[in-house]
Amino acid sequence: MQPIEIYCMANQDRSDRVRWLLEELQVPYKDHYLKKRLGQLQSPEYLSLNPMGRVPTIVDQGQVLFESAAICLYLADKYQTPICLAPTLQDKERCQYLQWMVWSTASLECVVARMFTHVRTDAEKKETQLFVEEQSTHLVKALLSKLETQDYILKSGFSAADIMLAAVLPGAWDYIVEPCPPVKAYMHRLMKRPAAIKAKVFEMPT
Ligand SMILES: N[C@@H](CCC(=O)N[C@@H](CS)C(=O)NCC(=O)O)C(=O)O
Repeated sequence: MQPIEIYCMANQDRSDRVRWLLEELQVPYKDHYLKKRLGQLQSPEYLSLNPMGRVPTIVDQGQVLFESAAICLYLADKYQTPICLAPTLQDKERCQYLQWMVWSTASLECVVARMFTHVRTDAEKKETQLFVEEQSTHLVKALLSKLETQDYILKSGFSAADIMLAAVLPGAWDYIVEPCPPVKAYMHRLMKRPAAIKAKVFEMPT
């Protein structure tokens, strides 16, 4: 099988979830590391793949795709052996699956990103803190609605939605994971997966 080309900056940027998924699916891939400081994200060649000049981008047999959640949705639908990580269209859990895949970036990751936003003044710092705290209570409630009674976000078991969530949650460890034992247990369960370890998702960037 022709390897899937992954354009990234490091193993721990948003390409982490793509690599983890491909390890689970045992699909070969090849990483292309780009250096932002050398302008490689803004080169005409790279912008022709991803006009946003961001990573990750994949090329799969000529198909070019960016946005990590879209990439994972596509790959989990396309490659379904040796395990299936996406409920099919006919499956009743498909709608829940889509919901959590999109929620992981549109609702969770956008708050996590705010936690890392550079703030200049004390007033900005306070405003960000209040926003993050307030949003975190809603995010925790949503996660607990499932994780208090299930091991994975879908009742049927592990899926690509868990990969998306677990790749984003470390950024919210102090606000969402640590104070919430079922979410912490969930993270520890996922961090032990051999595919996640192989993909170095939870290692510190070097
Ligand atoms: N929503 C996008 C976000 C992509 C993104 O912002 N990637 C970061 C790295 S994790 C990036 O390319 N940053 C480079 C820059 O902002 O110049 C996704 O999930 O793929």
